[in-house]
Amino acid sequence: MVETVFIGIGQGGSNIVRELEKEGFNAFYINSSLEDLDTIETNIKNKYHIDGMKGMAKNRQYAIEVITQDDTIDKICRKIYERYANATIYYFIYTLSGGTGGTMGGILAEAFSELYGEEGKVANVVTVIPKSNEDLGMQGNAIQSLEQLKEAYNDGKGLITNIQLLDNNSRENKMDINRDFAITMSRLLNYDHITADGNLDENELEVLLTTPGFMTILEFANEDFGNGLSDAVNKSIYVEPLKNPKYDGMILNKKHKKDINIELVRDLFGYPTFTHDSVWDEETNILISSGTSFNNKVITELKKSYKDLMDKKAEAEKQSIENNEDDIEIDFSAMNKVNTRTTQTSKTTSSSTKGRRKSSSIRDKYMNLGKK
Ligand SMILES: Nc1nc2c(ncn2[C@@H]2O[C@H](COP(=O)(O)OP(=O)(O)OP(=O)(O)O)[C@@H](O)[C@H]2O)c(=O)[nH]1
Ligand SMILES: [Mg+2]
Repeated sequence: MVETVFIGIGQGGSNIVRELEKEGFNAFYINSSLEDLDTIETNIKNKYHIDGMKGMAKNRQYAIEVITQDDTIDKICRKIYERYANATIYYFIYTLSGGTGGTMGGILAEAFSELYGEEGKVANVVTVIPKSNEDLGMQGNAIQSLEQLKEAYNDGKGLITNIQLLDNNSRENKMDINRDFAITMSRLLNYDHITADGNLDENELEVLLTTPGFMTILEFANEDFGNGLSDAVNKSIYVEPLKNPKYDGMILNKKHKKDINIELVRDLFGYPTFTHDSVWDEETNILISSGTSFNNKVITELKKSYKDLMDKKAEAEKQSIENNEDDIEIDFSAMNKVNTRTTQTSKTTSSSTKGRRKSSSIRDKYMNLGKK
């Protein structure tokens, strides 16, 4: 089994890693909020709190300032390394909209890869797009975070390798995404079924998992492969993959034959250069598409919904202001007749009090309000 570590950065990322830790995997948690870290039951050595901070309140600018202070980045990477020196794949998991996760997650993955890549360590990324009904600021954060990741991916240094992009729109409850992701990852990483029938061995699994580009995993159980597959696509927690994979992986239930179903998989994933396949005793089938190019389509979609929200916001603001300006003439004379004071109630504010007491102009301002 390829040795892996799952590193959660920020709240959402840590929630996902918690599920993976429950499955028995190595876990590490990084947060700028001590309160959030405290809720996680794990070995104290698995936690890192960014000094003196109380969360980033979704503020990317602030998060960048904090993470780039002194040697914070290197210090965190060193902690991860010292805790889990023997692993090969280090998964950096975070949400794109988070101040902590969306900003620091990608930066840490990049830095870790630069510091320890020579030793054969690989930094992979798992990240999550927000629901489309989340606020403008969250959509904006997601766009910026994804562009940050894209730049790091495309800069030619090869520090960011394999990326999995999950979609919070895929489930009513985001916790279900965490759970479903952890279960399928667990089954895949625990796969050790070497058979004569097929060619997916440990080495090839590692290739699938570390190929640069986007990776998508589907898992389903169904007597009818085609129906099972289309159901799995509908229920997928991933953003729809592009159809240019370098590798596909197929781990099939014994009832299903690769040769019969490969066309269905190609319809869905496109045509890979190689397919690594195998059968196993489990009920389910696992299909993997790995090494598709950076998914710019997602950035475009996020930008569209951001713009849409901007337009709606502008419209709502305009309307509310216009309504305010609709001046309705009201005659208060009837009220004033009832309210007319017969005695002078205030005699204190006179020039003689000057210098004795601080006074505001507010009383004066409102004194004559409503009188005509
Ligand atoms: N899938 C999933 N998404 C989550 C979870 N928790 C939060 N999110 C999403 O993550 C985004 C909010 O980011 P968080 O991860 O809470 O933020 P953070 O990284 O802790 O950053 P700050 O709170 O700004 O310090 C929103 O889009 C949420 O919908 C979770 O457990 N699972
Ligand atoms: Mg948080």
